[in-house]
Amino acid sequence: MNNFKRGFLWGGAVAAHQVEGAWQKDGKGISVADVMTAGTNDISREITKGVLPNKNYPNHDAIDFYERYKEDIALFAEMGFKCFRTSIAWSRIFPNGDDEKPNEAGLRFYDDLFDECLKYGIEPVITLSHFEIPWHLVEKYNGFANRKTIDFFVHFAVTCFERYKNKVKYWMTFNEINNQADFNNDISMVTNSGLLLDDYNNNEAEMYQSAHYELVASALAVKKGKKINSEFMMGAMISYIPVYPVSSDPQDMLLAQKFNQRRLWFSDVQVWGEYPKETENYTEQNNLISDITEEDRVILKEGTVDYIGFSYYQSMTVSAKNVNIDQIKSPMEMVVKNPHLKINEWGWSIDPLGLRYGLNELTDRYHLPLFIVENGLGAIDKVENDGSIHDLYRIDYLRKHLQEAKKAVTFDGVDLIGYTSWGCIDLVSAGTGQMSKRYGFIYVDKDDKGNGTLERSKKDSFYWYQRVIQTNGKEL
Ligand code: P53
Repeated sequence: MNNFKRGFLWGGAVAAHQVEGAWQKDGKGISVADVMTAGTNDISREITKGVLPNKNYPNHDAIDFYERYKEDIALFAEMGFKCFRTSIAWSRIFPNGDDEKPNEAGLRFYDDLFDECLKYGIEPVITLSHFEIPWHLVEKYNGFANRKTIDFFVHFAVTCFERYKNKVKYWMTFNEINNQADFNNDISMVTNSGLLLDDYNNNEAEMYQSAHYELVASALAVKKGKKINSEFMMGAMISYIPVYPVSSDPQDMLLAQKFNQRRLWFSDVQVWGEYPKETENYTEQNNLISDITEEDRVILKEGTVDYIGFSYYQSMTVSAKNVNIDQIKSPMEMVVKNPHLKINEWGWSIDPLGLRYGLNELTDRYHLPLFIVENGLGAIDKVENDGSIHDLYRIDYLRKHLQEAKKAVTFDGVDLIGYTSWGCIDLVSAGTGQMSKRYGFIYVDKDDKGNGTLERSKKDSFYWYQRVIQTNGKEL
């Protein structure tokens, strides 16, 4: 039986703002993550206009990875990680985003971090923009609603490529670039594009226009990166959510297809170098991308990606009942509960088979290598009196997903190059700002109010994953 290939990139994933803390250390500027308060599952995070007194901003200190990364990477190495996915906090390198010269102390931090990984043979897998756009770019330029932000991003990207060209091979430009497909969600709009919803009255058009500029920025970065080092592997990164019709009613089928088109056009552009027909038509009819030049189109063609990185947590199910397929207002209006699936404590459906389905769909659509760069279960963990943590539910979730990934490799011929589980060490949740929504193999002693020793300890899943890597996925 065919198995995960030799050299398979086993590892874990985090993002700078969710772990580093040290939000003002060594010249770092404020990013969007620094103006988001802590929420819960029911109370959404507040996006404040700048950093205000008396608010709880969980990303300011996070888990102090900035000071403790050596200890943490030693633990990753103990699990046998072959790779580690993190991001470069844009505002460590360019504190305001529009600075001409980079901040040397910020660049040095990532030099040291990557060296520490390489010391153990751990390959860094790097996202350039993971929900961390400098706040100054939001305030002064309206983020990616402004064409100028393309140049700021490309300047940042090229600075990183030049500096780390001998340390980093795997890159991704924007994290979950399609997360903003739900353009009424203020968190994804500010984290993806640096857009504040209250500044606009046509969210959909703002989203499409900003996403277009991001796609141009991404393509330019890919093109320039390849010139700096032709060995670079440049990836797209999308939030992959299979969309199922709630029934076999052709109305539901068509709607699921439409929903899928509205989520995948971002990576379509990154892979094909051009807009798919449906998006071209839809945006023209509704005047959603008013500024797109012939030069943009050439750039998109010249900067196509080498692989697809994606996150997978859940599937979604849609119903055409009460929906006019040709006049969808918000993509979320058609989402319904799937009667066949259980949900986690945050309402996310648990669907391991959806991962196999997705690996097939993305392979059919893009004919490119795939990299699962996020997958995991957010759950509340209980620390026993002796300090142990029996997170069997997490092992169960990851095992079932990896079993399906293995089937996709073995029976469907999918070209899968790696797997990094999300939040390999507990971190600040992006959606809710909570610490208690934990994903890690490694527990971090800190609660939602910010109290705790920050001490690290191994959960049961730590030993399970160690064995998975040791056997290259034979034992799951
Ligand atoms: P949290 C929404 C839907 C799917 C993935 O999410 C998402 C989000 C944003 O919340 O984000 C990715 O922390 C993202 C990570 C994030 C992770 O999923 O809300 O790339 O930064 O932490 C999990 O539980």
